[in-house]
Amino acid sequence: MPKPSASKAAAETGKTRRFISGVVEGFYGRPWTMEQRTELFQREQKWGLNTYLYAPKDDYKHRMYWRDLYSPEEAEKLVALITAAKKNGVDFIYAISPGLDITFSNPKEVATLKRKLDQVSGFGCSSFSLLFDDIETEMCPADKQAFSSFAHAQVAVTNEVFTHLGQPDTFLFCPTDYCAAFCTPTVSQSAYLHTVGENLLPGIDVLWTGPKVVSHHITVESIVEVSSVLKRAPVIWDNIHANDYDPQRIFMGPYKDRPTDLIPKLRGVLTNPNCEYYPNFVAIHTLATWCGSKGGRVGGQRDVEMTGDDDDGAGSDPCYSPKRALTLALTDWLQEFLSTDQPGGPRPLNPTHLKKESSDEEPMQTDVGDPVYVPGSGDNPLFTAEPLTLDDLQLLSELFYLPYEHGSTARTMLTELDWLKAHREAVGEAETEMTAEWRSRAKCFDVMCVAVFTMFNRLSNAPNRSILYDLYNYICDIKSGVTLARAYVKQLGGQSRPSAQVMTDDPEPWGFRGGLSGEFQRMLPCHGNRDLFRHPPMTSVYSIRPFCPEDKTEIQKIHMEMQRGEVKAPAAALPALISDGLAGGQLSPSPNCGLVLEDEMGVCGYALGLTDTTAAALNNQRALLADFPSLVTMQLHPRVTDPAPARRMIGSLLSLMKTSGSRGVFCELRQGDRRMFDFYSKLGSFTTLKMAGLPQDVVTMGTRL
Ligand code: GDL
Repeated sequence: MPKPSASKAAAETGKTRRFISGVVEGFYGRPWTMEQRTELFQREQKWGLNTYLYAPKDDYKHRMYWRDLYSPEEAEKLVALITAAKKNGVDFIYAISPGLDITFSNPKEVATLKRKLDQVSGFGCSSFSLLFDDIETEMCPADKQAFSSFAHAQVAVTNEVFTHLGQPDTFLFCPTDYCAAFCTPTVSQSAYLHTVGENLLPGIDVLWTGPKVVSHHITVESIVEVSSVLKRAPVIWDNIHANDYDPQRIFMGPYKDRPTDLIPKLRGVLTNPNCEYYPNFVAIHTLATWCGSKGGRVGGQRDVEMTGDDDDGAGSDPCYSPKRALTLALTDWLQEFLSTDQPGGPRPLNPTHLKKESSDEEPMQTDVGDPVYVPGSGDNPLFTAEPLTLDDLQLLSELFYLPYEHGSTARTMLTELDWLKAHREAVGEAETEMTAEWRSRAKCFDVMCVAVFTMFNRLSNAPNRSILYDLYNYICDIKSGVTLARAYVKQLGGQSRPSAQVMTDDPEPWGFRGGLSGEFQRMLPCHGNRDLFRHPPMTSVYSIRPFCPEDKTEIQKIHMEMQRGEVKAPAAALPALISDGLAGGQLSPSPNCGLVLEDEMGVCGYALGLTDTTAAALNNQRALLADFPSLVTMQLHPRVTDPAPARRMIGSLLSLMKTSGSRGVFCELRQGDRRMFDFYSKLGSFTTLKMAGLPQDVVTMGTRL
């Protein structure tokens, strides 16, 4: 008889199960080595984490060839790994991803799955997981016949495997809809999640990544909502530090934007961090601090008073400060950087080497086998790199912070470069107050650039080469980016001739960065939206939905209000715009070419498009613009201070218009409408159109689609 499930057993004995905490190796790309994993278990134990979920996407026998049994050599390695996990008090969960090609209704397939898991069970593993993330949702004809839905198919096989394995204490299921963004239409109305919640055996826990695949915030409310559908508290599979989706990014900021009030509402948290093993020190260390924050000490972590001066945008979590957790992590990490990890590493700093002036005296020979070169007078002094400092690591973390946020130094550098560029005319002939300010800010910018170079040099000389090699591409990349920015500012300030690196029409390959993928991205409207980072984070939750005729009154209100506010002139004196008809309700947007922005107070913006403006242009006695046959108009209520929703809305509208067959769009602005002029200019794709036949008192801007 199968033993009762863990949750039932726990309920019967009144015991609470321990909070699952640790790491999921669940990313795409090169899996970690057995040595790295073994080292991870030691760290986890030291820091009080208790779980490791083995799920490397590109490991052959985990996903693509899930049916294949392990060879004796592979088996030996897995046994060693599982034993090492046990030795360090870490629960090793073996995950398998059969979803690429399993036929759920075929008993032979299910038997194959059981056979594979039985083999791993024979290696000493007692915790398992079935993952159905990132797979095709369309069932094959045989499965369609056998199951009423994809969720029913997955749940049936998962329950069967769970029972076959004797209802292990830990058994995790990753749904295909593993975040709110994937649920149709919403979490609470998702038929898929309801089926999982109602039918998955209660001893099985469910993985969940939060509102999105890579969630910026995870709120208590969102977890309460999904728990009620799943009928159990989820285990968070946290992609906050995952970097497998962008080869130019790596994340070394603290675990953040998850209130510690979540802890009692969750079954656990597993972080799926950067592909590079060594730079995950901060990701895992800070997660450990977070997990231990409610109950005081965690494992080997030092006690820290977490209340107080947290200015890290985390609000007022009394139990956890990302900023302090980061400092704790970096302080420990520094020690690791400074320890040599391979023979032949750099010489430890020796007072003889540090001597700047050389003397004629023979140095005292202390180590006969290793003669030390001592420069003579007139020789070059020996190169001695200064050791890495905590400030260097702080800077490193700030430059490679989190997916939705740069660290403060990075933000300052971007803001300063933006300002220096925008005020470049200040460095004119005559010295003014503005010139002085420009020069002083340029100097500060230069100091920040030099700090990046210094950090790079010290990192390159750190005795621990394994960490350095994992970081190398990233720090080289940032060094080059900063070098270009520095040269540009120097050139603006007249301190150097037009830089060979910045302005030449035949640059070296490092002068144009980002490869083909970057090239594609730059060609898209609203590309990158990078300056999101320079603005304060969003203060409200916005949603963008299709326009419907009932929205006309609200849209008219915003239109009138903005017209009064932006342009200081009596209404009668304002030039007529074709777009007034769209916003005023006299003209209807083309089908599928209208969007409405809403916040908690209601409609707060709109973006409307007219694909064919021929009739409207004739009515307004306007020339037709051959390359820009369509019109867009957009407005936001002044209470919307975040630039991001507006950019997202216009980006979506332009895509809709393109889908509707438009080749190019124009917009019209009144001369004084600085706000919208700046908005369209900053998008990068709109340019001012200067053509005969366009009215003088109206600014017309256009973009090809
Ligand atoms: C995902 C994948 C994960 C990947 C991550 C970040 C889950 C459940 N699955 O969707 O393997 O590393 O995104 O790219 O997160």
